[in-house]
Amino acid sequence: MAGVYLFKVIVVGDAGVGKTSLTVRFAHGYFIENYKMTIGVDLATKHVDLGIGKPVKLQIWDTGGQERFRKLRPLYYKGAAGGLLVYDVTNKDSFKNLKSWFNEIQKYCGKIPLLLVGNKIDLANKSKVSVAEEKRLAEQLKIPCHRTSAKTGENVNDVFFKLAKFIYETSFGGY
Ligand code: G3D
Ligand code: MG
Repeated sequence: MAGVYLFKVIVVGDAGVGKTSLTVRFAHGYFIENYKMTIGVDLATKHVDLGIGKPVKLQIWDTGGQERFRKLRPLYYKGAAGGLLVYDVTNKDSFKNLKSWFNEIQKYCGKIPLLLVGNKIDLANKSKVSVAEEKRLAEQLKIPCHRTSAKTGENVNDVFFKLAKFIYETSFGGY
């Protein structure tokens, strides 16, 4: 089979939870220590092999400032095939805000594959959100949950890979 599947992926959550760090870690393989927030859309792309005969190209939309600049959001959400709903395990507010991010995604995108991601697990000793709380919310929203560290790279490839698989299974009825 020729060609590739192209999936637009959005990474959503409060400012500072690590959306850019996760994107850069996955797409480029390193952790950026001093990232300056810019306003505008940065597109990172990466191919993943799901063993389905064609590569899947993930186009990851990282919009610096979308947290604060509501006007950018419709463009940001348009055509998204799936997304990561990210919070910072050391920041309780970022966890509490997940529901409103979830509602906003549903408003613009309808029901698309999402994963709930608790980032910064390298700081687990400072965690403000228990695994049980996280699971409860994930069950309520009916989405799977995972924990990552953009800093160490733990689980980062895995969540993007799982999301790609989830999108593929949802769109094309599985393998
Ligand atoms: P955002 O894109 O969601 O706004 P960033 O978040 O990726 O810009 O990250 C915000 C801050 O959190 C950055 O620190 C970044 O280095 C840090 N960070 C991101 N992911 C992790 C992680 O997994 N572990 C740890 N310990 N820190 C992380 P600064 O200091 O630049 O604000
Ligand atoms: Mg960012």
